[in-house]
Amino acid sequence: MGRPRTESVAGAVAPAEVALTGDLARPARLTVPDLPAWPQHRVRFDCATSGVQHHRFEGPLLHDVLSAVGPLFDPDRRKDRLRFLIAVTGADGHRALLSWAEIDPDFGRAPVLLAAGIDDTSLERCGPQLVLPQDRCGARYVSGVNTIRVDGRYGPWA
Ligand SMILES: Nc1nc2c(c(=O)[nH]1)N[C@H]1C(S)=C(S)[C@@H](COP(=O)(O)O)O[C@H]1N2
Ligand SMILES: [Mo]
Repeated sequence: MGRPRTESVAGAVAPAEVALTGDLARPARLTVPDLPAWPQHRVRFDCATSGVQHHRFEGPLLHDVLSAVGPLFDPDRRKDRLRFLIAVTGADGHRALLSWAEIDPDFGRAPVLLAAGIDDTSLERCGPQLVLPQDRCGARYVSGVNTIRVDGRYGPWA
């Protein structure tokens, strides 16, 4: 997989940025060093082309990162969250969609991470990787994440 690098004019490698966009009160740009430390998750997944892989990832919960930027839910209606999608895109255009409810502690509670490190190596230069310990297959482990769009256009319901 390609490792996107951002060269500064001085030739030093700048940290990759992630745009948090969409239906948010506080859209933001993050770098891997902005992600707070979090307990490591050891995961195993199976790729159709390269077989079983074992990795240790560390990083914050995606739910915590996105909650901090204020998805535009109705705060008084828990079920208003059910209409939000999360589109996670890598620098190569690979994209996976999650529902907000999938990662919400009141609903699916999936412990999805926005990993800042893999196997003790920082992802500062290539960008964070989405980690879904509940997935058997690796296809949603989007690497080099550069955009996360929260999308609440599906509703509200009457
Ligand atoms: N950005 C990006 N992330 C990606 C992919 C990709 O093509 N682009 N492939 C996925 C697949 S199919 C797998 S199995 C895992 C691990 O793939 P790797 O061994 O090529 O890193 O990364 C996932 N993340
Ligand atoms: Mo894969």
